[in-house]
Amino acid sequence: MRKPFTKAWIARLVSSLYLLAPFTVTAHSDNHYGHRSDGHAPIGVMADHFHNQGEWMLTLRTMNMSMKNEKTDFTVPVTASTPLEMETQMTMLGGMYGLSDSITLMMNLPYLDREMEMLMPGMMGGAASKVTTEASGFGDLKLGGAVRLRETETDRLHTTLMLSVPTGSIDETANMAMPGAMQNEMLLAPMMQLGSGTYDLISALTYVAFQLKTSVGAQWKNVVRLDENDRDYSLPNQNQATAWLAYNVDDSFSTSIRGQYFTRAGVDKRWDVGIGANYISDGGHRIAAEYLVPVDHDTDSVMEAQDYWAIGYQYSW
Ligand SMILES: [Cu+2]
Repeated sequence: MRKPFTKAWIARLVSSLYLLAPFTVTAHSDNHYGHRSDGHAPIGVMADHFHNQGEWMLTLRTMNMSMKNEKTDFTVPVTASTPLEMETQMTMLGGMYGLSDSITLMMNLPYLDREMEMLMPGMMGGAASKVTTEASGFGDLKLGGAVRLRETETDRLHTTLMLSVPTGSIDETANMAMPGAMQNEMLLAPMMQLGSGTYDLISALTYVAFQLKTSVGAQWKNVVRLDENDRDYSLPNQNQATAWLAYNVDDSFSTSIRGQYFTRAGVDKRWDVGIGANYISDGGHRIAAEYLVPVDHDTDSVMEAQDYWAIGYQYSW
């Protein structure tokens, strides 16, 4: 279990970002929060907002996650192929369109690049060897929309519902042969595949409240697998609760801190914390970045998350 962020460290981060915020409340900001630098959640939060009728938005974001085997005892020779490290790079193209002030249509298409380094046991007492497996291609297409439940001058609440269509491959293989041995093409593990192979329902509820210089938000999100895939499994259902605090440094720049609780049914529970920044410019351009690390992890998998980062560009008109 890794605890890179101590409580004192987090307290220092929070105080430096937030307690320096001016307490003197001046005139009411005439900015609609959609145009505030913290008008969108930290970039790692999906489906955090909705649009007014006729508004379009395109998002290009790239997210990176690295994992490491922290459970296997490597002081004794491995007897089966054992994962060492894994890295996933996901680049996602997203589109949003305000069908009305109450309903926003949304689509998302990820492109994935996964790489895993594995340790293969030596044959007939020989030394173990490292093999790198790789899978890349389009993932599962997500289609759906957001429904506005509440919108005032200072807060908003909406729900999103998306259907994940199994466009991503679950048939990725790699050559796992020992050097000099015969080809041995093997199916990669589910975590290395590009899609879930199932139709999944993704639902979320998001609330954000805006003060003069700060905003607070929270989102609950749930992923339910609706069936079993062609290879007779389904990935675990997911639950995710996250909350963030953002501070507007000025009209175009905001910083954020965020906490996240994530579960995969029957597999793991994880707490993450992170920091982010949003920059918005005239003409509807927005650039944002976020970095998160797990602070607590309880998992049945040998692979444990190390860190995540996301960088995104959004253009709306
Ligand atoms: Cu949008």
